[in-house]
Amino acid sequence: MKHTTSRKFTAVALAAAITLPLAACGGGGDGSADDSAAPSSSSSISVEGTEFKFAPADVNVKAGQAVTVTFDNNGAVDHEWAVLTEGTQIKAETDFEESMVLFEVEAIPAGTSATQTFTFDKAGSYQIICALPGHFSAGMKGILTVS
Ligand SMILES: [Cu+2]
Repeated sequence: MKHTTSRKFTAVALAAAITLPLAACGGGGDGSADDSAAPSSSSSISVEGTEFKFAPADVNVKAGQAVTVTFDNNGAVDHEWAVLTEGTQIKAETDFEESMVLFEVEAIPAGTSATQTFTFDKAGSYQIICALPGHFSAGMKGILTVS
């Protein structure tokens, strides 16, 4: 069982479609100085992937705040960090469907690192999985809490 490239393209396009409208709503003068274009709130998290776990498995972020996610693959095989849509909790890999992915740092090779930024708008509990075959069942899972 291999990942197809179309799966990845779909997920990336989805993430972009969700992110772009948010980036476009920064205007609006309110009389104050206009030179603070950067969002006042942003954060970053760092997650390590190995066989077969995430460290940390559980992470917390603030709603409506840009989050920069750095995923370090310190394992010996490809891993990824995929966040499923709010309220979706798979119990087995066979439950997984591509449409469940809200955001992911897509499969990256062993020994490398990847960084992506995303904004979670809705508070709640989001399941994190590595969607590569066999990895979820081996223990690559966690919870992202948006508050
Ligand atoms: Cu994995």
